[in-house]
Order: sequence, then C-alpha cells, then structure tokens
Amino acid sequence: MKRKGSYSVSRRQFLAAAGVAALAGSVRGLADTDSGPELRDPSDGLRRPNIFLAIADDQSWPHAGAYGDDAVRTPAFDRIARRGVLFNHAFCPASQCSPSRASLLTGRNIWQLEEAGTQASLFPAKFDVYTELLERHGYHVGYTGKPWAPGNWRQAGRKKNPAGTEYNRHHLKPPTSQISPCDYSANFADFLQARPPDTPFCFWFGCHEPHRDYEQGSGVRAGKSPDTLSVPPYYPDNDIVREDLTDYRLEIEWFDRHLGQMLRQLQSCGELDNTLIVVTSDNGMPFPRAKATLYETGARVPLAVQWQARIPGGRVVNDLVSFIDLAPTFLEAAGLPSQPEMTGRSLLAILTSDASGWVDPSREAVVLGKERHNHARADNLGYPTRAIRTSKHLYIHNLKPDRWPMGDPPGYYCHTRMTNPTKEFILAKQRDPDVRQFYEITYAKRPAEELYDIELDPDCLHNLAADPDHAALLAQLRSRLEAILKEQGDPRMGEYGDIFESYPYFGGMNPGLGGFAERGQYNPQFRPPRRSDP
Ligand SMILES: [Ca+2]
Repeated sequence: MKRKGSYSVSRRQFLAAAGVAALAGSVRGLADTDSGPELRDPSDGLRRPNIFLAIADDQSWPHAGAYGDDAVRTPAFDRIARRGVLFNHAFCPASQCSPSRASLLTGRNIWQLEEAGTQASLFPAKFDVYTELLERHGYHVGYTGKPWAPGNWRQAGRKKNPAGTEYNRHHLKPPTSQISPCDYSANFADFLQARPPDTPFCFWFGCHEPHRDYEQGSGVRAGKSPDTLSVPPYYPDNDIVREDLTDYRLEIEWFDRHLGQMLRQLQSCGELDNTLIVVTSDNGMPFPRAKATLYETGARVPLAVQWQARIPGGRVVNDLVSFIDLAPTFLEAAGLPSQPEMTGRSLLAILTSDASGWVDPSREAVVLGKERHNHARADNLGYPTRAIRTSKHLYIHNLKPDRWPMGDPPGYYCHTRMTNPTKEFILAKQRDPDVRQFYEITYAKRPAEELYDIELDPDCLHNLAADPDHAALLAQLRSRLEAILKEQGDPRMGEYGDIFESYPYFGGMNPGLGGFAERGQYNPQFRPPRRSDP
C-alpha cells in the first residue's frame, strides 16, 4: 500500500473507522468514469481526511436531480450521490438559518444552545464547534460565502466566525441581479493555496443561494420551463407561483455549478479521494408553509455524502438523521475523540458500511424545534414549537397557539420583508374564495397539536390530532417527545421556558409591531429571576 503525507490517525483508528468497506469504495470510485481524468490511487488513506461541507441556503428536499426532481439540474450533487450515499430522510433541527447552522456546528439541538437557538442572536463562546476542535488538532479551517449567520459572534466573545476564517475576497458578475457576486470557487482556490503543506483542511462552502430575493422571471429567461415542475398542493397553481418556483430552482443550479467547480479543484490538487464531502442545505425553501416551519418542506433537506477512499458508493440510506449528527461524524472521521456534550451520533458506521435502505434500526426518529425567527410579532415574540418525526408520522406541538405562526398580520414578517411573489399573491387574495384555503393553511393560526401520516400525507395537509382513531398514537408521540426534551434540558419543559423570548435579536426590526423592539437587547420582561432573587 502506497502512503504519503502525515499519518496522524493511528492504523487502529483507521481500521476501526473504515473496515474492509474502504477498499470496496475505492474500487467503485475508480470504476466510475463520468468526470474526466482517472482518480489518483486512494491507497494513501491513512492521512486524516479533509472535511468539505457545502451548505445551500434554503433548499428543500427533494429539489435535486438525484431525488427525481426533473425541473432542476444538479449534476454535481447527483454525482456525489452516485459515488457516495444519498440520504432520503435528513432533517435540519430548526428550519432557520442561524439556529440550524449552530446545531450543525455544535452537534446540539437548538434548545441546548441558549441564545444561539434563536435566529440572528448571539453564539455563546462556551459551545464548542467542530471547526475549532479540528483547528486545535492541526486542521486548516476556513469558509466562503455565508458562515454561521445571521447573528453576532463577536459580542458573544468569539474571535472569529464559528465556520472558520473568512475567504470572500473574489467576486464575479452574477447571472442575475439577486444572485450573490461571491466567487465561491475562486475563494476556495485561495483557501487551498493558503494551506500549509501536509495539512488536512476543513472547508465550509456556504452558498448564499437559493435564499431570497430572486430576480423575478430569471428562471425562464435562463431557459428553464415553469411548466414541468410540480406545484405543492398548498399553493395555488398559477403563473406567479410557477415563476417563483422556477426562479428558486435557478438559484439551486448556481449552488450546484460552484459545487462542481470545487470538486474539479479537489480533483486537480489530488485531494478528492481523501475528502469527506457533505452537501446539504440549512433549511427548506423560502416559501409559505416551508422555511420556518417544521413541515416536510421546512425541515427535510437534501443530503449526499462522498468520501471516495472510505465510503462504498452508490447507496441510498433511509435512516432518519439530523444535522446534530454531522459534527460527531466529522470528529470521528478525523480521529478525534467524541465529545460528551454533543447530542448527535456519528454517521460514520452507516457511511462506511456497504448497506442500503434502513441501516441502523435505532435511527427511526428525529426531534425538531423552532423558537423566534424574525421580528414578526409584538414584543419580538417567537412562535415556539417542537416536533418528533418518526419514519411514519410527524407530531408537532405548537407551544403558543394563540400567536400567529408566520407573524402578526398584516405583514406576516416571519418571512422577512423580502420580495416573495407566492406569499404576496396568497395574502393579497386571502378573501377570494378560490385562495382562502391556501391562506388558511399557510398563514392562519394553528392548533396546539398537529399529527400527520407522512406515508399517506407527505404534504402534511390532514391533521389527525383530533381524530379519535389516532388518540393513542398522539399520546404516545406527545410523551415520547416530552421525555426527549426533558432529558436534553429544554427550558421549554421547565419553569422559565420563556427565556427564549428574552434573547437579543440582531436582524432588522419591523416598525409598527408594538411593544419591545430593541435591536440587539435582552427583553427584561422574559429574563428568569437570578438565583439570589427571592
Ligand atoms: Ca437558510
């Protein structure tokens, strides 16, 4: 076996992590010839792997070619899925940018992250992140595009963004007025050039797309057809919505194009084989009943993982996995000890097996949650909610059902003030009898409990919580969720759950909502009493 580079992982650790499956993966990788030049001999595998995370901003499952969506072209994602493992049931713990990214970085759920469990707040320095743990163990760590954001890490006592050192120097002329000018792949080249010799790297490609705004009509102007996509049943099927969904897909394609360029860069510098590549999205699409909800389009995200030197490819895995599993996976792959404060469990055993389908029987449920998103209600209140998603059902507990789920009318600013034609159409026509049903399911108030049969009702349209035939199941999922939350120390299960409402918000404040609206300040009304208080 040829070897090169530094060998920081012991042979024992390597064998434990990879097993005989590694060889099978290498052979399959070399046999796959769809990407040009022959890959280099991966038998130098005792080096610590590079860790490469590509994270889109607001892309739902199943909006990628590998999942069967013919209306979006994602050749780079699809290639990773073919050469690695495609996860069918991957979930972000919170359907929001910064809490979801904080969970990914720490391996903890949002109710275990204090301020960082809410959108655009602080990221307390006491929470270890995998990037810094790898950096302390000799990794070269950096990011391009969108890191942990939005939020304030400086005021929380951190010296740099939790995603690593910034590489955002290069810009290009983007194909639309609303796509970021960040030249992600040129910045990745910068990062690779800055790497000391024989040093493994950990890179975060945080694409700004397909987050809103979109240049309206850009998808059609780029040659995409709005006629082939399927419109979710909770939106009216009309030209406005189809155009919006087409513009969204164009931005997914921009993400994929840069991903493809970075894979070629990895290949040309000889690092493709020994890089653990993870491609996903921080939360679902920025549309009604998707982002900032715990329904399938909000919390279920694409996930494909490739590590040519170790992972047998060409597999589809149905286990339910969460972002909190990624940090433990990265640490184990790098040969670092597991961190007891991380709640997630490493996926490495699944990845290095040669199994498909449901691989680990214990992975049959994930828990999800959400606290405040944007400034969208009086007193800057959130819409706290928790959920458990099993292989068959989704149970959602809305903790404050008296509040408006997507923000107070008339603005419903949970989805910010950005241009959102689908939202604007539904709100403008909400009294129209043909549109009312869509308003009811996207913006109206929700009951305290929701229960959906995902196999029969993947769009989560038929709430079974009040159905007597499902009463036993409802009670079972309710108590199971509560037990997990209590075990994980969720403040919402205790006396001072409203502490989440006190956390500062550093995003834009919306005028006219009333009550507390101080940007970046704690709301004293919801701070729990100090221990010394009577
Ligand atoms: Ca996002």
